Amino acid sequence: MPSTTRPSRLRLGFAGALAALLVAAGTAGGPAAQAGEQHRAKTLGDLAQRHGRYFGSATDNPVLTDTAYTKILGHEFGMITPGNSMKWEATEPRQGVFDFTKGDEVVEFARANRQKVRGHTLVWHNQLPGWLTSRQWTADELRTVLKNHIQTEVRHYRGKVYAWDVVNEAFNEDGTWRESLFYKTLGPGYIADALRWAHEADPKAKLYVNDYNVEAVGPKSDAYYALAQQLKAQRVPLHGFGLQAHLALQYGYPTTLEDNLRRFARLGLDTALTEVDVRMLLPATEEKLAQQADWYRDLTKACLAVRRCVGITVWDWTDKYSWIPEFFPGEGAALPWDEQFAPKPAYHAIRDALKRR
Ligand code: 9MR
Repeated sequence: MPSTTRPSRLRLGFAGALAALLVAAGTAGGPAAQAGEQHRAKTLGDLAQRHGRYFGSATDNPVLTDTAYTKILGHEFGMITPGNSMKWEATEPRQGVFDFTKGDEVVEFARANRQKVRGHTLVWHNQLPGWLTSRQWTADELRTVLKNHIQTEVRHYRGKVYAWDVVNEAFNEDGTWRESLFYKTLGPGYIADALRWAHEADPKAKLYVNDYNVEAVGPKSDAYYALAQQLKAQRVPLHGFGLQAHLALQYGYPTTLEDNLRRFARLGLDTALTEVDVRMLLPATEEKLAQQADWYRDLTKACLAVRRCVGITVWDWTDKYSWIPEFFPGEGAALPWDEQFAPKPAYHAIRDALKRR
């Protein structure tokens, strides 16, 4: 059994039943009832699990030394995504030389805390190693390199990774193909190839395509819908569509999210919200935090409303370690916990949504 500090679900269940008995016996309000109250304060992961969903967080290796941080990371979530350590520049820094040290560290953390792992990401135009981007490749050469990268990494994590973001961010905002190294050299067929190669390497892993700004129905999500239809028709092993959901208060809520999730479900695909955060222009005011809470509540409800929306992952859980301030100067406060690790209104809103039904 993996060692863990997390109370077992069985114990929680028993405590809950005990608390209910005590209430029924008219002893509510006493110390025993208060203890029951505490036990009922389940984690987001526990609450999501009651719906057959997961609630997860991304994390990054440097922050795993922060013990106050890892305590919450290990306790609150049922799924972990490595924010950087499974990307190409991290895993194959020199051609044919693989380094899984950091990815393994995250997988080991998850195992010790009985959490699952989403693998992120195999084919992406960003965070590629220099040896790959600094020269020209023929299609045959690049195909060999890509296949070897995908299969070596997926094989390494076989049985340890629940789902892979196989291809990340393949389309432009208007639904045209992103002119990445892979697209330019191999054409759109690289997506089907990548999925087939990943499937060969781990037939049990769920394979996703994943992108941002695809939460609403629109040109970009339409491109994924058409792609998914095509891949399904060709029996390519695609199992899920990941909607990153990097939202920003100033751009409005994607009100068609639920419809969008539903149309992918009808194609026979799982969906997941894979990198959720809701940023705002700083300073954060009470009003903005309340609006942010509404958005977190709404997106959680949207996922719960669609059977094949399997889970939600926040792109780290605390504002202390969010990627936003560095990439969008003047913006931030995007996550459900603040920089001091205090739960924000958004955290309570997610709980509310998960407690319903
Ligand atoms: O969280 C990641 C951050 O630490 C990196 O510096 C950044 C570099 O591109 O990538 C971030 O994660 C991205 C993810 O891999 C794909 N979707 C967008 C995420 C935020 O940029």
